[in-house]
Amino acid sequence: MSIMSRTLAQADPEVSEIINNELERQQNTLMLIPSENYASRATMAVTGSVMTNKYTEGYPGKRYYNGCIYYDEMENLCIDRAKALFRAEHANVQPHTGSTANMAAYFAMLEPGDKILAMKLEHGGHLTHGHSVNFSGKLYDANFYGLSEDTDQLDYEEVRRRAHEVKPKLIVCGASAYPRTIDFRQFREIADEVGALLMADIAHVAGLVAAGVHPDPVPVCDVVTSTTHKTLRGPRSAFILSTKKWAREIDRAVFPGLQGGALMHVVAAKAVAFKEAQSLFFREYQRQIIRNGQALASSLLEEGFRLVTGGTDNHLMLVDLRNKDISGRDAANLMEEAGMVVNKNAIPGDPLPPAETSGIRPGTPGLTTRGMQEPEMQQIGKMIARVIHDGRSDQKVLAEVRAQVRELCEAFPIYEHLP
Ligand code: DSN
Repeated sequence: MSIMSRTLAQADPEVSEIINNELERQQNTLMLIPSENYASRATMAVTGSVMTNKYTEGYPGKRYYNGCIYYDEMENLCIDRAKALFRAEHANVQPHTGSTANMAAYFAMLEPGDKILAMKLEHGGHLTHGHSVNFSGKLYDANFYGLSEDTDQLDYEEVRRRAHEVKPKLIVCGASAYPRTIDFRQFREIADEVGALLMADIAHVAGLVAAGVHPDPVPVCDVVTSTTHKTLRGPRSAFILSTKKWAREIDRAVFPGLQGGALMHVVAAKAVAFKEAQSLFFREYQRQIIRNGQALASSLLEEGFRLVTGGTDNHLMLVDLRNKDISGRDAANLMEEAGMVVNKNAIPGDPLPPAETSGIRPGTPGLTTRGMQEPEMQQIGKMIARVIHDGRSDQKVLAEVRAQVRELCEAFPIYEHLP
């Protein structure tokens, strides 16, 4: 049999086995990481399609390689869908990842050494929003705003005060671990007062924005960046939206400024995801993510957990574990033993280092994709409580919760079409 026609199991049993094990892990655990999700069968099929075979450096109609007729068609389709979904003037769908999307946005709008003002990583921002260990903190003069000490929420007067003090060229809004709504219009007002550009990184809330259940940054920002695999539930990748004014600079920053050939199989999968996100089902899915977030939050509160800001408006919550005498790292490890996968996360003012932390960041996009609703969220809140309260000292508790996880996973299966 030709090497080209063997199945994966025939061609590479070792890789095949690892993938099968991962499928089983995904099927049999509860995934509570708010930045992860399950891509659809169609999205995954396209990611593994013949579109992986071609170099397409450049843009539709202006390629450096021949043979791009269907790649031009595909990229134009993807761009049109992104623009329609987010009602944007311009879309670049080539960025490989959220970090490269942010890098390209900065390359388009800034010169090295320019001042940016963004949310502190420790308060929910992102590495690429100016952290000192990241290119964004090394290339640019990064300044930060934080959350109010009283409410742990964004204090727009404090952002305003910092903006007037710093006079940044660019204000970055958007977060990786913020459980409340972000008011992009207030950021625009502040940016206008100090003559700054405004960029929103909506990687986390992109699905909510697309469905109209979170305020929309597009009408008020110069540039909006996002990943495609979180609430948006597409392939692992990213894109950039901008006003017409920034279109040329953004495109030049992505290629040739930063990337070579686009990953066209992933661009095609992004096109599929943007179409899926236009459906009424997707809107209802996003509404359910929020209802599930509120149900999980109230269940955790009933069990005596403290939530940063007291609750959630979106797809995630930050649990402050200091009253439970366990670190975020230990809690996440314990939960994994019981079949619930969550990530440790710093809370505002965290006394513990980032590898340990005092919090966890549960989210509901993945559970909601499986079809779970409020009753299951109530149950999962109780299961989390049992594990954190009693699982440390009692292996039997972990085994019992593991059995409950298994039952839930069987009742709400994922990827049934896969062997
Ligand atoms: N790693 C992402 C998250 O979990 O939020 C951010 O890049």
